[in-house]
Order: sequence, then C-alpha cells, then structure tokens
Amino acid sequence: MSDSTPSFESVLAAVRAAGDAASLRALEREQLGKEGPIAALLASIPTLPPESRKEAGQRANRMKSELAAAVAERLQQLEEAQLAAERSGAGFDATLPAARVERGSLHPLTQVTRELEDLFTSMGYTVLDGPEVELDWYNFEALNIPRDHPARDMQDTFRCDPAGNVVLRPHTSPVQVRAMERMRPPFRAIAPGKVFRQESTDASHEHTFHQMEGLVVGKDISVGHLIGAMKTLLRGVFGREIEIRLRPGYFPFVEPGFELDARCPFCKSGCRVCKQSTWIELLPCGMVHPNVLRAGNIDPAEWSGFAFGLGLSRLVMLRHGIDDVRHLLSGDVRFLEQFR
Ligand code: FA5
Repeated sequence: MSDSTPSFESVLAAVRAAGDAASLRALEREQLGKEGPIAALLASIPTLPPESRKEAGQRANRMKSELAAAVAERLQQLEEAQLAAERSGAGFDATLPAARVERGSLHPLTQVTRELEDLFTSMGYTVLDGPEVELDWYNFEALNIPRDHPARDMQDTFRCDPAGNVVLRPHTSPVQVRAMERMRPPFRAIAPGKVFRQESTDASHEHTFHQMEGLVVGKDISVGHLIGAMKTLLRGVFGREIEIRLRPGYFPFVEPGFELDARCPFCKSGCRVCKQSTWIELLPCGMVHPNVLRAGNIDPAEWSGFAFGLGLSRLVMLRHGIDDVRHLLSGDVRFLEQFR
C-alpha cells in the first residue's frame, strides 16, 4: 500500500465500526475487490526483487484473509443486532400465525390411478407404461385391425405423419401387445395412461382423457375370471356395489366383447352426461382375440386371456359427481382445490 492509502489497521478498524451491512459491503468491495489495494499488492509481487517476493506474497495473503474474516464477523454482528432490534421493537408479535404456505395436492385422476395401481398390484398385476405416440402396428395391425378395416374409424385417431404410420394413441390397448412382447405367460398387467381422440367434445367426451388397460393371460382363463376382475375393480373404487349392466360390444381385439356400463349418478331419467340413456359407458372388455395373442408371439392353443379398457376419466367423474369431463384437464385451480 502507498503512503496515500489508509493503513491496514485503519481499514480493519473501519470494518469493525461499520454501521450497517450496505456500507460494510461497499468497504469490502473497495478493499478486497479486483481494483482494491490488496489486489494491487499481489499484482506487484512479480516486479519485486526475487528475495523479497515470498515475504511480500505471504503478507498480502495474510492481510486478505484477516480482512475477509473481519468483514464476516462484523456482518454477523450487524445481522444479530438487527434481529434483536426487530424482536424487541414495537409491532413484533411472536403469537401471530406464520405466513400461509400454499399447498398443492394430487389431481383426482392421479389419486384414482394410484388407488387402482395399489389394488391391482395386491392381486399380482404388474403396472406398465406405454408410449403416447404410437406405431400403427401396435395401435391397429397387432390388435387385429388391418389397413382398410372399417374398425380403424371407430376411434378418431390423430395421425402424426402423412403415411399414418405414427399416431397419437386413441386408447391404451396397444400396451397389450407391448406387454405380450415383454412378458411370458402366465401374467397380469395394467397400463394406465393418457389417450387422444380427434372428436368434438361434450360433457362426457374430451379430446385428451385417461384410460387404464388391463390384460390377463394364462391357462383356461374364462369370461368368469373377467367378470370377477371387473367386480373387484368397481368395488375397490366405489367401496360398494354400484349398479352396472353388461351387454355385447364389438372390438376387433376381443371375442367375445362386452360393454360394461354404470348407472348414471346424475339423473333418474336421462341427462346430458349420459346422453339421456341413464347409463354411462365405462369399462369395455372381452376375451383376447387369438390373432392378438399370435401378434404377441403367444400360442392361442395353449393360452387364453381377457382384457379391459377402463375409462379412467369417466370413473373419476362418477366417483366425485363431476358432471363435465372437461373440468378434469382444464387446469382450473378452483376445481382442483376441491380434491385436497
Ligand atoms: C376402447 O378404447 C377399447 N380400447 C377398450 C377395450 C380394451 C375393449 C380392451 C376391449 C378390451 P372405447 O372407445 O369404448 O374402447 O373407450 C373405452 C372407454 O373410454 C369408454 O368406455 C369411456 O369410458 C372412455 N371414453 C371413450 N371416449 C372418451 C372420451 N372422448 N372422453 C372421455 N372418456 C372416453
């Protein structure tokens, strides 16, 4: 340091006497910053005679760490003093409630999905995931829906490429084939997930909604096993018997196929949710078609199975009395707050 700059001792004294954090920080910048005297001292070392460089270097570094320690110590003193002043000053009330922290919660779809995953894993099912952007093979061909088959129009599918080889999956059924590729029978699996359809929306139809696929493959699996599993599922979700009906349904990947409908909880004689029918389509299902087993490299002469495609979004509607499926993915916090 030159004679015109304050002595190191006076700088230390100024740090120890700093009246507030801002002036302390300013002093720190001035003394310890890139343009400060200690930086200048360190930079000048190479110009000194070799025999005095070591000592000069040690001295500069000692000053640097002593000053930094003094700044840290004074800062802590100032903070403690400020806290003490706030606590003892007028207006401080230790009995006031703390500021409220906003808590989030699980989406009702997530809640039901997790409950179903618990229920099914307790019965030996594996939980699987599948891609939302799917190949034509898994979505159609392997599900016994060849090109030009009219059933391709059953679900209005979003196509991702002009050739139609890649689609946004309109149902979770392609996971059936992926499951058969991965697992050898006997096995049981469920696959909850998001699906997409190019259709006009109304109280019971969304373009993006959730389904849960189920697939069981084993020896001598029958319709009796299928109905038993469906009843267990509904009892698990609703905690009681709900009024259902089973009727024939057509899906190319099952034979025979069924539609399981639940009684509409919103009306007695028909409303916009059930489309005046008093029933809500909830759980199509059936015995896995032999062609689908073959596509999954499973011999239908040896193995049989059942599959179901639960409308998860509709199930959440029924469970919570939500009269419009479009609320579910609206992102409206006022709606979501009801499911804390
Ligand atoms: C299917 O998607 C078949 N993959 C189900 C299946 C799987 C059948 C395995 C047999 C074996 P469907 O298109 O009916 O089927 O849809 C299944 C369920 O999804 C319906 O019962 C309904 O609860 C729900 N769903 C269908 N479309 C919509 C929509 N636009 N919005 C909300 N939920 C819907």
